[in-house]
Formats: sequence, C-alpha cells, structure tokens
Amino acid sequence: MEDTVVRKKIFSGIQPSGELTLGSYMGAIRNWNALQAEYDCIYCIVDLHAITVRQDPAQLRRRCLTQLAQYVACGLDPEKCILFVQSHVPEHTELAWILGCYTQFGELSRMTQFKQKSQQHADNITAGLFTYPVLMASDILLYQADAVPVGADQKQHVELCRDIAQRFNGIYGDVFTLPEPLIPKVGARIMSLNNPLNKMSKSDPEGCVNLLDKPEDIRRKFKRAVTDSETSVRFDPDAKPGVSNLLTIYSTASGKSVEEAEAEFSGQGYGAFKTAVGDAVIELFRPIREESERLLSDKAYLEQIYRQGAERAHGIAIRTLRKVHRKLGFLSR
Ligand code: AQP
Repeated sequence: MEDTVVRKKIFSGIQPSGELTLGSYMGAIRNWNALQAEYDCIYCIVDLHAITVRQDPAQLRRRCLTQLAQYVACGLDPEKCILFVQSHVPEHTELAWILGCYTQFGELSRMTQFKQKSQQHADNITAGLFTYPVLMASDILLYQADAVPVGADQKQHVELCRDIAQRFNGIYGDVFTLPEPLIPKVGARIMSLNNPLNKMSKSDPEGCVNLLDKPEDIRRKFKRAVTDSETSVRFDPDAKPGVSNLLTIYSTASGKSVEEAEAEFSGQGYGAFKTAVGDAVIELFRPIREESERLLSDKAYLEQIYRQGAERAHGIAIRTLRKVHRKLGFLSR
C-alpha cells in the first residue's frame, strides 16, 4: 500500500488597507508563490484587520478585488492554493473571541505594531487595533498552519500566536498546531526610500513603490531615494542604510547576489545605480501590472475565485472551531 504524504500547511494574509508594495512583495508574496509547489497554502485578504483603522468603504471594496487580481498576477494559482477574503469565513471572528479569553492584556500591550499604530492613529485607538494579534492568531490556528510566511515585522505576532496556542493546548490537549514564522533571508525588511531607517509601508506613499505603479513613477521614486554623502555602492546597513536597502532590492529583483551587485556598480556613481535599481523593479513588476489589469477586466472570474476559496476555507475552519467548542464544553447545536 502506498503511503499518503500529508503536506504541511501554510497560512498568510495581507490587509487591503492600501496598495500592495514592494515591501509586501519581497517580504511575503514572493515566498508565498514559491511555497505553493510543496505545501497546502491558504492565502487571505484580511479585510477584518484593515478596519482596525478607518477605511473608506468604496475604496476598501475596490482594493480587495485589486489585491486578489494582484495575488493571481503574482503567480498564486487558485487551482493550487486557497485564495479568499477573511470576512467571508465567519469562523475567524468566532475563534478570535475565544482566543481573546486566553490572551493577557499585558501580552497585547507589548506588541510593537500596536504601539506604533496607536501613535499614528492617536485619535482612534480602538479595541480592534489592540486585539489585532488575537484575530491574526485565529486566522492561523483555524487552518492548523505549520508555517506562516511573513516579513520580519510580523514575527512578534506569530510568536504570540504560538504562545496562545500553547496555552490553550496546555489546558485542553492537542487542539492547535504550533506555527513557525517563515521569514525570507533577503528582503525580510525593505526600508522606505524616503527614510531608510523606517520600514517601507503603504501608509507612506512617496517612500514606497507599489506593484501597480506606472514605470515613470517607479523611476522617479528611485531617483529620489535617500542615500548618503559617499559615492561607493557598498552593503553596510548600519553605516549606509539607504544604499544597502537599494542593494537588497536590486539583488532580489534581478536574482543576483548582493556581492555581484556591489561588483557591478563598483566605481559608478549613485545616479547610475539608482536608475538600474528602478529599471530592475520596473521589469519585475511589468508582467504583474499587465496581468492584474487583464484580470480586473474579468470581475466574474475574480468573484468565482474568492467564492470558491471561501467555501474551501470554511470547510477547514469549521472543523477546528467545532473541536474548540467541544473542548470548551459548549453544547453542540
Ligand atoms: N517593508 C517590508 N519589508 C518586508 N516585508 C514587509 N511586509 C510589509 N511591509 C514589508 C510584509 O508583507 C505583509 C503585509 O502585511 P500587511 O499589509 O497586512 O501589514 P503591514 O506590515 O502593516 O503593512 P504596511 O505596508 O506596513 O501597512 P501600514 O502602512 O498600513 O502599516 C506582512 O507579511 C509583512 O510582514
């Protein structure tokens, strides 16, 4: 008899709170794409997370669909992985309530993202922003994910998810798989082009490059990228954060190593270097932009993907939630 190989499970998501950026591409999506061949992958558009800060309804609706088109254009294949929208699977919020009862106030207070976002949105620090990591834990644990491919900034949230799962398992037995964060070796933290000491974020439009940016905008953003007063193209993140960030971007976009890139631009000024980085990103994103535009003209196809995705995701999520209910002692319906 043949052995059935049980494939490991992967879960990850991105908020439709803005355009997909070079940062989210390098830190997450590129990795998601590569993992499809080997794992059972579930990728989500986390709209419930997006409303932890105010969103414009029409823009949110448009961004969800555009993000799905970009997922597919980046190579995420609806035949190979599950692609869905978080709010279409109500088990996420149900489990989040339960897990919130197994999460300490002190743990959530220590989350770096909460501290940063509550400064950015000082007039609207909601309970949702505070409990964001509990919803993220629920997203991951519902699918019994073994690994979560994210950028370096999300490591703390995945670690908290493990702590919550471990606590729950400690009381009720083996309910949840403990997930590992999967952080890429290169590109785990792409920095802002405006201020290379800050992470590249959607909320900083000039410092970030979007997957759907026009070539002329990408070129302009790289031309203006902050570097330093030297002239040598050398990788040294502490002394030369701007140049090192550009080298990381060039290396990931061109497939060359950082050393090869250093050698290629040795003796050349920053002007030629920045143009080459911009061109490499333009070429990397060109097919993604063109395919996204094509997909967006076929809304029926996109709807079919997210509807089928939600159905498949729900089938997995409900099993975990029922198990959790039994363990907690809830009467079955
Ligand atoms: N600059 C980055 N470098 C590497 N990885 C990054 N990611 C985001 N920015 C970078 C990774 O991409 C995914 C995006 O997740 P998200 O959009 O849900 O969350 P985020 O990190 O809050 O994104 P932003 O762009 O920083 O949003 P705003 O401006 O709203 O705060 C995650 O896997 C993240 O690690």
